[in-house]
Amino acid sequence: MKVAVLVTTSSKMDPETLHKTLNPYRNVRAGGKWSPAGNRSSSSEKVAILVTYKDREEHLKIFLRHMHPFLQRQGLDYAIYVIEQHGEEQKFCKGLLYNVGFTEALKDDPTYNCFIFHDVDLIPEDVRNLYTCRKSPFHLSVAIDKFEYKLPYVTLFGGVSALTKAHYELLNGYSNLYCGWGGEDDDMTRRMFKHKLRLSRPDKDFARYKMLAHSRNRTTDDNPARYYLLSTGVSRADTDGLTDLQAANYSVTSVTHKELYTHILVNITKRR
Ligand code: NGS
Repeated sequence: MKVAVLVTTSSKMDPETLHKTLNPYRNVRAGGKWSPAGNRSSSSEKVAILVTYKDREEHLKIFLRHMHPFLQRQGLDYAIYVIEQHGEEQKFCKGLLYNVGFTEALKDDPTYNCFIFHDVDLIPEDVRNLYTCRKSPFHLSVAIDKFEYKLPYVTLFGGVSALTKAHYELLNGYSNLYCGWGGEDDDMTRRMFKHKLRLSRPDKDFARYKMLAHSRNRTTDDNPARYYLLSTGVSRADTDGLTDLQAANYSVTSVTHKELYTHILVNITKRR
């Protein structure tokens, strides 16, 4: 089929104005912040989306392009923070980065009361999957195409998840000790169970995601220490996380308010 799209515009509207009017990113404020006109947010929450990454520029572009229109359709008052790791630690320290993102976002705006922890390679498919917090920790990435849209195991909290500010503080954030692939999210689940918090999820029919393709080298990226860390994690939960972040091996290199996100560049040095 050959389709002709006919667009009529008011004679007063030049092509540049038309482009701006149709551009879904036009009202995003510096640092990737947006709220509905007239402050008519669909929820009373102020949501900070925390995205941690390292060497994934191509995924970040796709993610940002998708997420702004998605979150705006949900009518949320939100901002996107991208926490990027550099420095001599070659492995990705996701838990530490989330703690830094949480702390820096609150320095930027102390009124956030809901935090979404988001892998950069997961793209939500259905706008009914609301990016808000619930009474209990909320795991949003229930059905991922890579897992044939089935939850791999019932205690999984990784991928995309939501915690209120109060819960994140109660749980002492993530552990700072996991560097390399795996385990930091399972450690978080154990923290939740320790505090008798129930893990909740949206309906799998719409909590669906596409995972962007990448070539992860499991053998070099995996954290071989993760099973030991997990087996001892609960006893450390009150001392390893937000409470000892000051002493952790990182520094914030820069915080930049870019057009579509706030970029927090974090230098992580190797533990001696
Ligand atoms: C588990 C990992 C989790 C991870 C989950 C899904 O095995 O950290 O797989 O990973 N736990 C351990 O390694 C202890 S995924 O395939 O989506 O990258 O989140």
